[in-house]
Amino acid sequence: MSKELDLKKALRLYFVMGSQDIGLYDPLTTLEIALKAGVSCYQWREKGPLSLKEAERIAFAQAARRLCANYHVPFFVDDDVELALKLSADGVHVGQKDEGAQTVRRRIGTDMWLGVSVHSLEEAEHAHADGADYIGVGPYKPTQSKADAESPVGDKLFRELTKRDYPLPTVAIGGVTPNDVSTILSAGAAGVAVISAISKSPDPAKSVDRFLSELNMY
Ligand code: TZP
Ligand code: MG
Repeated sequence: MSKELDLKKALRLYFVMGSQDIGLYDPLTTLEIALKAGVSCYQWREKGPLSLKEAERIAFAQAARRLCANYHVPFFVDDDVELALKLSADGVHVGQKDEGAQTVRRRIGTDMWLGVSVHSLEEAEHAHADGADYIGVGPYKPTQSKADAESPVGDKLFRELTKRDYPLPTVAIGGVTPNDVSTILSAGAAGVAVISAISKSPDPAKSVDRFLSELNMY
């Protein structure tokens, strides 16, 4: 299978979580439940005042990386190119305020995937020109999981990107629940990226199931 087809498949149910996104279980337990239940991709995103630091941070990343390898699920690192390279991550994800996508692409080469967060058409075009493999578009709806989130973009930007034949796969992020999946996919997205609807669910496996049944209708 081509690298592009692999990526599109991986982006369908993209689970994002750091140790700070705590629900009922400890985060590595939640990650394993989510992997077992069938998330197609994972991004380790250690952010904010409650995030782990130094040795604990590295240990968490290594454990998460190992779990993903065990379940053959692509492992992405948010905003830490050096650690992504050290862990042989499958990809790196950067936001608009992080290291520039063009620089990151140079550092990681072409064997690793690069995702970029965007919330406008202009940023989407820049991300493509800078060598991104996919874009995360959001926030889709209001979110509690990102302190500096921009205003919600809804599905309008997806429809605009589809109309313009935007060449990269897109995922919606921010406040996404299973009920949003059909609107998001109809607007042209390849998948949905989720923090709290899985990590803070009282039953993360059931939550993954609900996402997968919605996704499987497409
Ligand atoms: N980028 C845009 S919104 C967001 C990120 C990382 C947070 C998404 O978290 P949730 O809990 O799925 O709304
Ligand atoms: Mg960032």
